[in-house]
Amino acid sequence: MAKQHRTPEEASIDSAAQEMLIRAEELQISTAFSRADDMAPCNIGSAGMCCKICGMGPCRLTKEGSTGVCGATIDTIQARNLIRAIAAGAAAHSDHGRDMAFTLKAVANGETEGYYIRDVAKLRTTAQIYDIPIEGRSPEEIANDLADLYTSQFGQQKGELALIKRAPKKRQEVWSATGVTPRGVDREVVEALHRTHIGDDQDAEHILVHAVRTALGDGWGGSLIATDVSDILFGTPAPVLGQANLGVLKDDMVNVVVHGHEPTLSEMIVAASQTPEIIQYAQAAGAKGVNLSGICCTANETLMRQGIPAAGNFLQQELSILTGAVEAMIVDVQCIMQALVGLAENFHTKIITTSPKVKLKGATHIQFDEHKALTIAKDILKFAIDNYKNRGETVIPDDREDLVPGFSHEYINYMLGGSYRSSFRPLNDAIMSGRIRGVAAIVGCNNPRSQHDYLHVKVTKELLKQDVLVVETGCGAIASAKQGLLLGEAGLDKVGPGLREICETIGIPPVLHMGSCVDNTRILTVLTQMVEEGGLGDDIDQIPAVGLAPEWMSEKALSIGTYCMASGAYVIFGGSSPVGGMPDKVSDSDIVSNYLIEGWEGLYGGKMEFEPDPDEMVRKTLEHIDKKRADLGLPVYDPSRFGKSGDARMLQLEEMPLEARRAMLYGQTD
Ligand code: NFS
Repeated sequence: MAKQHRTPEEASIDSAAQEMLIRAEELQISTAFSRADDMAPCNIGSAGMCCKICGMGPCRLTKEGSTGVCGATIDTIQARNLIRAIAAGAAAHSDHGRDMAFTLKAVANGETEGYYIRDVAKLRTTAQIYDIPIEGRSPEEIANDLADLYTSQFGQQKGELALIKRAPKKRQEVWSATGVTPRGVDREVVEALHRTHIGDDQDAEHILVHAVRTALGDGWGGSLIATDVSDILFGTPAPVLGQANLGVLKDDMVNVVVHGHEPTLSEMIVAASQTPEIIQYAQAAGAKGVNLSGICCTANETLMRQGIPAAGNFLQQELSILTGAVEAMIVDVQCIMQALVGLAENFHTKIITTSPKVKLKGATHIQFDEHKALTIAKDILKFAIDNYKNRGETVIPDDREDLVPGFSHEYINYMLGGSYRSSFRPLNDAIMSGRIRGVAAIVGCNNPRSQHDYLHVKVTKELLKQDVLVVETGCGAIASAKQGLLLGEAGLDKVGPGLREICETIGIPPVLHMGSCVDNTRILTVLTQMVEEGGLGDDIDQIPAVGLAPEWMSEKALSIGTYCMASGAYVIFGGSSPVGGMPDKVSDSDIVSNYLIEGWEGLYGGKMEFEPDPDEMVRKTLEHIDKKRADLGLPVYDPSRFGKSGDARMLQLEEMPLEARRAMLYGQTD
């Protein structure tokens, strides 16, 4: 018998999602929401207490003092499970970075179709970091050398990753002293798998040292390469106007949804969709044109650079198809639900896989190849357009919010000081004065185990009220976008007085969208630049900043959390803990959880915690920020001191009688 399903309101806070969930129930089509209701998670596996690494098991350690058949204890098993998840997450991000480096090499050698180097300035700045000569050389020559250097980082066997030098000096010393400086991206992932094979590393703390090294190879390796090369090839993001939510789909156009992660494909689909050939082809099919939109991090990539609308975040991939208005969903890698094909069979939607790494049974596979990128992108779009005639009834929710994404670290630097004085000084000063209490990075996935978007939005709104500047990436950023928090004035009535002054003065939204999940590296760069600017200590762990992933679900999120922790941040995950154990039944089952907090804080100054209660997430964030402020000797946060300048002050002055206005401005009456 089917289990009781949550009501649409219980399942999501997003009215567009609710509307589609009602439609799914009516059509009796399952979604991740209903499947999550139907299947309770295994409480042993979810707490990290099951070992299925060899054929003697799986062993479930649910009794006090029990071990696996090989003698493995609960802490060893939890650490092994965690490092394997981190290795998978690091591998996914890094393989994305590797493909970007390959594309850069091919572009530099004139082997591709449709790509060119759009951000020569970033290419030159990046090359200089590694002493690659730039003077008198063409962009292609520089790009060729940078691509070779970046490609070599994956297979490097010894020494240190070249990108490590982009971290604060003191942080590099911490990594060196604790033995976690990554040697090569692939080497760390392979060693993580080796160490967790039956009969290898059995000391939980020792396993976790390597978990940190593997994750650092992602954050300061593979992901950073992905961000750098994407910017060089497709442009470093700067603010653009975009829209988010299912209402961006259009009734009178061919709707093509790009979903996945790597911008190589989606950027070319964008370019192809704007060619006269494709526009005419769509018009000949009876549509006004091709309407592109994105899901997941592909959405973030094309939104940040081109202003292409986001149809939604992770949990909306199925819901977009339920509108009946999508001619094709083009996917590449990561976060693609296998259920899409079966779901699409209820409609006319074609699911098109494009990566040699990812196939879905029943989907159409049109393999992407950057050497013929534009031709393939056009073929894919024509295939979608040909499907327009098969469209049946459509139900497109009338929900879409405007937003301004595009806050790369380069742009933040520029916006704070202009072209001639670009600097992080104003941001550091605002934190030091207490106008901004601290910074929170709210990132990561959706998880159907919790109410869709609720935790992201709740935590974001609470922290904004407390004058915490929020930066976001990934599906969390799309959640805030849909609630109007990524649009200047629209969000400002919801923020504390000091932060409001800063947003008004600089002209920014209170929540800065910094990109996709690989772009969490932009946050590392911002934190490093804040350290280098001075006044907030000499390492990242001294900055009043916290990272949160309230609705995490992917292994990539665990890798991100771990590299942020090892970079000095306090990281709070919502939802359930993969190492939570059952301390009331098995007393040793919280050794690893505690170690991620106390052990790691002792070594790296950062810590990683799992906290399901959003109020507690906010309380712990503020407590940490205030502690870091006190450690730096900064004034105690006091919101009553601010809010009397900028627009708020002008409005107040306008309403005042002349006398009072003089008194406020000059502190005197006559
Ligand atoms: Ni990040 Fe991006 Fe979204 Fe989670 Fe998936 S899209 S890489 S993993 S679900 S935030």
